[in-house]
Amino acid sequence: MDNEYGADQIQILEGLEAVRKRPGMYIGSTSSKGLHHLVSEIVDNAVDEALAGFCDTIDVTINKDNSITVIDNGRGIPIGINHKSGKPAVEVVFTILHAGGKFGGGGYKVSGGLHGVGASVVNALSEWLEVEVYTDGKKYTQRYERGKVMSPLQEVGDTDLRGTKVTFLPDKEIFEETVYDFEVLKQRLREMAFLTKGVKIILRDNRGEEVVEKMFHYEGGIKEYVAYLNRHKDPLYPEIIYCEGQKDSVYVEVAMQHNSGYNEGVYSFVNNITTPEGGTHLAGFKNAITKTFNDYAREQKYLKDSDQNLSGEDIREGLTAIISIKLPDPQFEGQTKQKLGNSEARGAVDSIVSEQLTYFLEQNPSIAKIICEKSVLAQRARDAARKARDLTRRKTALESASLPGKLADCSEKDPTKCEIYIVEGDSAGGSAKTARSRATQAILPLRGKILNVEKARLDKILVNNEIKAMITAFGTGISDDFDISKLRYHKIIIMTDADVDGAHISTLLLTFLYRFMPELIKQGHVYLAQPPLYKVEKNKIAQYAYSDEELNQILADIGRDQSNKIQRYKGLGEMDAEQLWDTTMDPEKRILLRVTMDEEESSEIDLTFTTLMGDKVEPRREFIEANAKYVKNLDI
Ligand code: 28G
Repeated sequence: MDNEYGADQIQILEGLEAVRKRPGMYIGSTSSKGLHHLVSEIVDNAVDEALAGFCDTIDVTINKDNSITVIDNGRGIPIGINHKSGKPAVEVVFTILHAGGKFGGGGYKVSGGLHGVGASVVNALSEWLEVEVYTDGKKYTQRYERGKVMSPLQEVGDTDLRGTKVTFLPDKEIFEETVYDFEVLKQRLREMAFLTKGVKIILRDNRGEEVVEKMFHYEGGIKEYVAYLNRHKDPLYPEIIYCEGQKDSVYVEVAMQHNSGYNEGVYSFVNNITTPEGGTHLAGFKNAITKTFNDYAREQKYLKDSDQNLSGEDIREGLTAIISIKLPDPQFEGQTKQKLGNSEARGAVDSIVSEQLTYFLEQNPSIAKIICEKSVLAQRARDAARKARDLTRRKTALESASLPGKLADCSEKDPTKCEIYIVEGDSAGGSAKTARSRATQAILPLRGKILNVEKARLDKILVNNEIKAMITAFGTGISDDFDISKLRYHKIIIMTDADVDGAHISTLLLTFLYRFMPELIKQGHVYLAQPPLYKVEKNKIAQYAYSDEELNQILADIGRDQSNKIQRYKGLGEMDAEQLWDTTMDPEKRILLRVTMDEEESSEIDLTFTTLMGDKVEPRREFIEANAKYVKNLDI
């Protein structure tokens, strides 16, 4: 074998060929999500350099051709020859799989699970990639195509800069989608900036007529993250409680603040990667705050000797918190490999939070009082709710399946074949009952606006008639009692008027489902029906339009003339049963929007509901104006 194509080279090609053959194994998917993940991989490396203390600015540009350029002002990827391979280190970084961990002993390798597999994966999945290194007054460059080296590393001139620049074009042979979404990158880079205090991250979009630019720079790091998450809520005290420390080579940072609401917003990260399923670090945090607040509340007599302990949920009512830890060798467990398993993380978070929170409460008795009093109220409400729930449980046990009176159930018993329409208003409910296919379609009419669960505690929520009707009809129970195997209908279809009120009711219903039965949404059981906006009639033949564009298309097709009758539907009630069936309920013809959620973006979804359903009027108006599309296409 000749020198040009030695054993080394073959191994490299096999490595990167494996990435191209099974990209999903390395970046999760080849959908839009995987496409955006490429940017995270490259930016992660720049963030590592910032964490090492050598870089303070990261610049990300979306170029006109949807290639991405990332520039950092770190030390520059080393250009010296790597002894093992005889190649420049930078070439090794881009061509050898798993050469991502650039920190030897002592530092942190910021990678884990699917993430952080590194520059070589991005290179393998790019039509082309160019790297420039600025170091010691010189500029070096190398180009790759689909992971293959196109030319040796070249010195190409002088420079005063220091750092690394990477430009890559995602491969159209690999990705289903190759157009970058500014909003998605903005979200991810903002999160990275919060998690890496002090680093400045700039995002620029060069594709439009005007350049759009966003900068993220948070000296306060996760403290500012908590303030940001609570920005449309009503904080109970101005301070953000903050704990920081290191134990057993686990570096721990925690920031938290309560708001006047009832929901818990606790988000955890390991090496800058979100852990939606939590794990040992989250368990350590929960244990620490439960123990510390109970000890304090007893000592200060917020709890009498005869009182029960506050539960963790009571203390976390209205709590917004970020737990961010860094450790050398993260182990991820569970089905989706998103749950931290390292046991040393539990102890580290527990002891650091317990110690520093105890001190904080002693130093800030007025804040401690506010939190203890809120927790005691939460405890009482929870007791009342438990009694209300026990009552409904006993009822169902006695009367077996006592379904709500307003429900027109279907005859089929196999849940996979059954659907339930949740319909706004009794009159539309009546038409739907006439129209439906009795075997598989059940109808539950709801009267008027349902309770806003963002503004009520559990005890109030559980006595609400519309909510009780939904809970019994679905069969699953809620929150901790939730059991998806008891679900009575595999399609839950929300059907409301195609106007602002209808959109509001849909949002109220989705808020309820998101807070109390999120699994239904995660597993894809929740849908929105799409009633038409117009009926066009010509020579007794009716056509329906679901948008203004569609209406114009139909009118263009049939020709505009006097004999056309155009009817604008304001509500479901204006359709008779037959029309409702034809346009909205017939499984052969109807359009259903499936409601989805991305767990990695749960802090943003929480914001959506807080903003739409919370108390503050101004942010809601701004949000609706900025997200007019949301009402049309509730693709959350
Ligand atoms: C612009 C886009 C993404 C990076 C660095 C800096 C160093 C480095 C990167 O080293 C190779 C292997 C183990 C040490 C480290 C420079 C030490 C000294 C670096 C980036 C060398 C990786 N001088 N900046 N990698 N290690 N920025 N930005 O990728 O032994 S990657």
